[in-house]
Amino acid sequence: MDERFDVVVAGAGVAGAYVAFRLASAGLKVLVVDIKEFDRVGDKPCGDAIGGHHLNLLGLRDLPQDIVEGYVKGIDIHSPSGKVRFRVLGEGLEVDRVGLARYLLKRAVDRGAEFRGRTAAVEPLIRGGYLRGLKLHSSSRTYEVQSSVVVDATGNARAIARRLPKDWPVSEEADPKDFNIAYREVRVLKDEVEEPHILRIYLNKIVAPGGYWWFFPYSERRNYVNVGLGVQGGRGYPHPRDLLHRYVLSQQVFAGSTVVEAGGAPVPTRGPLSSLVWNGVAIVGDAAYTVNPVHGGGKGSSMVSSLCVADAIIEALELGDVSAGSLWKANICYMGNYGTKQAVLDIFRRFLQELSDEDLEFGMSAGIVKEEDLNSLSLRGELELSVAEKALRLVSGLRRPSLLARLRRVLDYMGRIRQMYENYPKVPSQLHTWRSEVSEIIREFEERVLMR
Ligand code: FDA
Ligand code: GRG
Repeated sequence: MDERFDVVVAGAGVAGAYVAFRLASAGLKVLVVDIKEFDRVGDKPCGDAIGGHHLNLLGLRDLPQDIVEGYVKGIDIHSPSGKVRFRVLGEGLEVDRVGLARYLLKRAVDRGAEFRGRTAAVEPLIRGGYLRGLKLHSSSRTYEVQSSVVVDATGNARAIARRLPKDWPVSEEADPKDFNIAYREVRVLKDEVEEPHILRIYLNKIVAPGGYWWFFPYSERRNYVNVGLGVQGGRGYPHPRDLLHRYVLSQQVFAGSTVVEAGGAPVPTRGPLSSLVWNGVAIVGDAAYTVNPVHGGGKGSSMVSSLCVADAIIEALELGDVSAGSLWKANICYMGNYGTKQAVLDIFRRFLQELSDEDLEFGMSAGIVKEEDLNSLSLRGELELSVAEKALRLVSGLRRPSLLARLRRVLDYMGRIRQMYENYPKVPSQLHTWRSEVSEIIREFEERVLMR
């Protein structure tokens, strides 16, 4: 006989483990499956950085000491020439990514969720316009489970979402150019790292076209650093591993270092899915494109989507209605807490990726963008006012008026996108028109600012 659950969660990375924990805490009957076994969930290449503000919002302030690799007090951003350095102060952690997912999953299981490792979600079961369960595969056995709601938390695989009908907005595929392909190594250096509480990001289009390279120390593990590099996808750029080895690991600081871990994966650096939910289904984390488009961090925001989705599912099940309309609160919550910022930053990301190293150097050295702007940009995606004012003040007599004029237009489009997301549809029936309007603004932005 088929098994039945309130919710089946496919994927137990941070997004899946966290949503399972929230749902199980509310007393729901939850099944979580992952192709990995319990001890290896969360084992995906990562820079391991997470902002303290996310941990506060998610109720994860007091993570066990043994999953903290480092305490972060700020991030240095280096200009292409290396001559300008912005220090953006902010609290965060370097986490043991496997330890974090395992910790969240254990909390879910302690609250009654069932976990099945080495189990793949292979097919959605759709009946009457609703997702009603999943076909699972484990040890050469394929079987079905029924549920009121299915959550796809399978990261880039989007194992369920991409098999849903094309007219369900959750099935939307991303453009390869909207990904960064990122690769990192964890290395033990011969010498101690200076300022181990400061993460470092380096901008340079030759070294990391359409991305950046990073050097993230683990302050709690002497001499350990997470060093990696991301390049924009879909553009035929060299593999980030080759670039990292050629330009970064050849530097003196890495001489005699040893490799502890190595690996890479795509990072979806774009705006969020236009809807995280549809009839009987919700998508969270990378599968819902919840990553910050500018810096590529996605752990915190993936769990923000899980928080919003869990609350909406709990309420929908209480009402006995798992339609898109009933689950819609997940969208209102996510767009309000993070999605709007993401969509606004996605406009800025597209502009940044078009800039030359000379433009970036100029922007950072001439004070068009300053440290304090980056602080407000990172927290709310609101570069508009501060930069617009300064750009206007500086515009006459500067060496690059065309760059400033473009920046003003970028800020205008960021503002227009913000307005659209602040008026995100209240009900599913309004989504189609809203999406068309958003697409039209982006199309216009590409034509008028990116000159495509
Ligand atoms: P994630 O991919 O972690 O989990 C998906 C889970 O689904 C996996 O456990 C997988 O096994 C499982 N799965 C897949 N298919 C399945 C199927 N068919 N059936 C069952 N299970 C299935 N973020 C950040 O915040 N700070 C950082 O420093 C970095 N740095 C960074 C560096 C690099 C190199 C990369 C590639 C990425 C980052 N990120 C990051 C991004 C961050 O890693 C990412 O946003 C989160 O891990 C997303 O978590 P999810 O749980 O959504 O997906
Ligand atoms: C090269 C695009 C690319 C991807 C590499 C290394 C990496 C992936 C991501 C690291 C991202 C990073 C610097 C995270 C720092 C932690 C953090 C969340 C900083 C605070 O910045 P906010 O406030 O963060 O902008 P949120 O998550 O709220 O957007």
